[in-house]
Amino acid sequence: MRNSPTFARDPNGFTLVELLIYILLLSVAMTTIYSVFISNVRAQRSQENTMEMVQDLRGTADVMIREIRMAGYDYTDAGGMGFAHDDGSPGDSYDTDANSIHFTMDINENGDHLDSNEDINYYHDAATNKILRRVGNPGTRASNVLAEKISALSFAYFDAAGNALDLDATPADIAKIRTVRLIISGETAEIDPMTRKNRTRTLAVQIKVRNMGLN
Ligand SMILES: [Ca+2]
Ligand SMILES: [Ca+2]
Ligand SMILES: [Ca+2]
Repeated sequence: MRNSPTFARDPNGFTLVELLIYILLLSVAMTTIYSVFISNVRAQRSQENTMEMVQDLRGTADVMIREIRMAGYDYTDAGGMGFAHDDGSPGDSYDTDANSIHFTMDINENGDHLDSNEDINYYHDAATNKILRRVGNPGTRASNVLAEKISALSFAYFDAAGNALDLDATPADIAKIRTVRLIISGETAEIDPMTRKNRTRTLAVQIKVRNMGLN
C-alpha cells in the first residue's frame, strides 16, 4: 500500500480542511478586530475635531462678548456712544440687527469714539462662513477675519424689561438695548468620519450691556 503523506492524518496535526477552517475563523476574527479598531480611531478623530471646534467657538464668542459688553462706555459723559446703525457704508452689514452688530465706546476715556477699537462691527459673511470684525471709523476702517467655519451668527436685542426689540422695524429702539443675545454656530473643519458630515455646535450667550442708558 502506497503511502500518501500529504493527506495522511497525523493525530497531533491538522487535516487540510481543519487548516482551512482555522484560517477562515482567523480571518473573520482579524476582520472584526480591524473594524473595531478603525471605528475607534474614527470616533476618537471625530471627538477631537468636535472639541477643537468647540474651543474655537468659545474663543470667538469670548472676544465678541468682551467687546459687546463695553458698548456705550462713556466715562466722560460725552454722549454719542452705544449701538449704531449703518453710518454710510452700504448694505445690511454695518447696522445693528439680526445679522450684524455695530457699536461704539470710548475705551481711552478722551471723550470720543475715534481711537483704536472704539468703533466695532461684527458681521457674518454667509457666502464664506466667516465672521468679519471691522474696526475704525468710516474712511479708515480695517476688516479682519475673526473666525472661520461659522455656519451661523445671529443677534437678538432686549430692553430693560426684557422685551425683544425689532430694530429693522423700529430703528430708534436701538437706544433701548440693555441685553444682547449672541447665537453662534460653528462646524468642524473636517467632514466627520462617522456621519460623513461636518459636525456643528451652537453657543447662545446673553450679554448685559451695563454702559447703556447711564446718561
Ligand atoms: Ca444687518
Ligand atoms: Ca438691517
Ligand atoms: Ca476715545
